[in-house]
Amino acid sequence: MATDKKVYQFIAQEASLFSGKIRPYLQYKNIPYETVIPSVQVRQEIMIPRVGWSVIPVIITPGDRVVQDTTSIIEYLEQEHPHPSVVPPTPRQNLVSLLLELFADEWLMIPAMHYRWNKAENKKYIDLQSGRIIKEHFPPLEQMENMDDFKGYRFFKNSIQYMGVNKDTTAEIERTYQEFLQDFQQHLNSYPYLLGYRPCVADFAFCGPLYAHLYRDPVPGYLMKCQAPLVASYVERMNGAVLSPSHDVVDGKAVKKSVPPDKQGFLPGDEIPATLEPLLRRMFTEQVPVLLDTVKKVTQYMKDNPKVDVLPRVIGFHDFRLGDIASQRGIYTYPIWMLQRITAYYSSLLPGQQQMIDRFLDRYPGGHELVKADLSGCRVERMDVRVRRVESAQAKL
Ligand SMILES: N[C@@H](CCC(=O)N[C@@H](CS)C(=O)NCC(=O)O)C(=O)O
Repeated sequence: MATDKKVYQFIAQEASLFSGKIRPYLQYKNIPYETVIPSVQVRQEIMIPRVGWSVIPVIITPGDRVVQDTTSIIEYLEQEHPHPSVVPPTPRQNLVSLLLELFADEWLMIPAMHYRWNKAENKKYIDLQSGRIIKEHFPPLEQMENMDDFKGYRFFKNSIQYMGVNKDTTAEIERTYQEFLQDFQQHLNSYPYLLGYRPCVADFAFCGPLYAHLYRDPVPGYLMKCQAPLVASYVERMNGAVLSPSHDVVDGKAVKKSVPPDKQGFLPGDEIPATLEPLLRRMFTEQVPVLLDTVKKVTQYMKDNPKVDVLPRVIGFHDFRLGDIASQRGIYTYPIWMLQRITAYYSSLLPGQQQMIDRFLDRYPGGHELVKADLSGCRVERMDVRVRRVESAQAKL
């Protein structure tokens, strides 16, 4: 698989949530890449031996280095291709980008998975996506047949119960997702991206669930386009569509419109747009209590199981609430790794910057607790989709 072209290989699939985070990033950064479909052979001969897990997306660099995990991929590529940076240079905006990346990756995944796997009308379309890959040599109409026994399919379908998707919660998941769509649409009425006029890491993270599942899949795709067309347009724009007049005509020639200076870049003054408040409030109300309880539970688990090095992906169940509904969901260990990046970022700031962040977080329940969470008892480092124990002294993120 080593390649002598200066082109990255992107092992990914259109239907894959996390592939949807990296594809628009590669396009925005103008990074040359070719897509490699994770065929049975690619999984067996490249992914398992080189990544250690059958997971997408994966990047293979022109120098034949394998990078897996979307957060790590963006971090790696930002170093290799720093301009234009998608990491806001100012503390409040960078913190919001980190927070909303975690919200998109680990929380918007809930409606994304619910709508994909619980709506019978999606079935043929979804079956065809996987059928094309595992039944490569069959005629197209046969590729979508008898897919119920496909192992990868069962894995994803079964995983929704761990995400708290069950008969008690589905109506509330749909209600809060539709509220989210309205909130985000209101934001997009004022700004093209989350932090103004330039995409940050969280914009790409939003494209994971919003493009791969909630835009492409038939049932939620119809919903998004009908109820929140600005969100659908955002997803299209992020994936390269040009939707508004882009050129003026000068002397008979189409000339790209110039962008006024106040419509470029992240908002000045480290400003967080007021229209993001409902999205952040949703994260702090719904997801943050789960994250804070995860810290407690994983800390206890690591204390009780000192010999366990690689943590299970789910270590049990805990209570969670969505609106008025109380239910249970799996205690995932991976988000601890993402949360570590947030607490480490907060700790790295100067006291004055921390105070500014504190003042900003005053309005959000659990805001201070989250950025100051004590993760000393649950230090982890990432290996494939799982995380491994790290003693605090050697902790590196
Ligand atoms: N946190 C990982 C998640 C990647 C992931 O869950 N990918 C899905 C497809 S969208 C997958 O291949 N999952 C296989 C698995 O979870 O075992 C990332 O950011 O890359």
